[in-house]
Amino acid sequence: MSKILKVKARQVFDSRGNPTIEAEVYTSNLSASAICPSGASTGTFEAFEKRDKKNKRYLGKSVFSAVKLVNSKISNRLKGFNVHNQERIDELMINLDGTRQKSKLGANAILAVSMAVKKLSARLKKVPLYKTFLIKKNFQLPYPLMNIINGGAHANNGLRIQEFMIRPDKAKSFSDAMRICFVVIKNLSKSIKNKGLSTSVGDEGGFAPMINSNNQALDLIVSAIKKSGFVNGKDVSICLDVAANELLKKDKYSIHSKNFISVEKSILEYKKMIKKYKIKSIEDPFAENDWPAWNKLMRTIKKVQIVGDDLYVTNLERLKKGFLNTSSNAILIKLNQIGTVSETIDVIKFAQTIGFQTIISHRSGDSEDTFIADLAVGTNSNQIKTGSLSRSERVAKYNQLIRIEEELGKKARMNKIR
Ligand code: 2PG
Ligand code: MG
Repeated sequence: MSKILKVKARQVFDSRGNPTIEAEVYTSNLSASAICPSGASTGTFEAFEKRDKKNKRYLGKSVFSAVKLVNSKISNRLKGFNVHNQERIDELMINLDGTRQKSKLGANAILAVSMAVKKLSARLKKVPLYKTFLIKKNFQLPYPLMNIINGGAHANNGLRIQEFMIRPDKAKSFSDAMRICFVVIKNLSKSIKNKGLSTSVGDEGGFAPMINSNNQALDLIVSAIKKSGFVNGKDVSICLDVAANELLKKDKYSIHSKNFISVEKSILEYKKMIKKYKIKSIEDPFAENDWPAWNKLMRTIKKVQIVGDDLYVTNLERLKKGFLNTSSNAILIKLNQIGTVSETIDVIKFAQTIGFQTIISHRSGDSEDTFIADLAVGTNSNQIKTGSLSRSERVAKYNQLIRIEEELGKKARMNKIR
């Protein structure tokens, strides 16, 4: 009953309208499918995303070769293996690929299968997906990090910083967290409209008004928080993803304006910004290879969550390096940066052992797949970053968390954040 019969993949589309891969895993009586997401501001050390660069009909973006590999090589290799043995199945695929960054089969092909296997195992056991990860009881809901103004590679407005997020720190339940974010977003929408700016949204559902200064975006958010009757830095706090890989040129950064300045000066600007806007979390404040800059920031700035995304790319070796270098105190977790569910879980476990906050994340190109909502609860992750309250591929994750909270009933608790 739990033996894999076959694996079948197909090309579907993601939220940016780009082709992506969906895999379906079958046993004799059931099947489950999963869709792989795709990033825009990617780290150099991420696992390889396989696309048909030469297929001009899809402008080099189709994934037919990855689909073919799932239907042939991967399906043949996994046939007959127990679907409940996630680690073994992931290991088989890793070995079948045999490269460091999964460049032969493609991490998109491998991950879609890996997630589908996990979902199928839960379905066969007749338990909700979130109950099949690390945590077996006392489930806690993550705090949402809602990306409400989009800039950088996710919009074309000229904003230096990629993501301006809010986190409802005083929320007593997940539904309460959603209500708080909902009210702030509605007030932000009004303020943007009143300024004669557009309320159209970027890739992650946050507004993408044509403004080009970080402070303008931050002022808009502060006033929306205030208008909503909340206190900035207490009830709701502002969090950023700088995605600084995109803002580096010859050891200098253009984070705070179009001008490139040194690491030391950038840190001074960060300090001013943190003080003025009561910022509580900064993701990728510096580039993926600039280990000294991360360490300088950690030594200068206390009480702020510093999150490694492109820095770690959900890779255990890089996380260990970052830990020894005191680079950050939190890690962003993205399944497709590493390419299997098992490796992702290993990274989360290690991060939690060394006292890091774990933040489960979507990709800017995402889909209706809600796997990460269950992953967040099932791994006791403190936070989840999955866009704004707009665009169904973002909202789908929040709605899944609302369902999980409802199912947990009185036992549901919010996680802890520092
Ligand atoms: C990020 C992500 C998700 P992308 O940088 O954190 O918000 O963006 O998927 O484009 O890498
Ligand atoms: Mg990021």
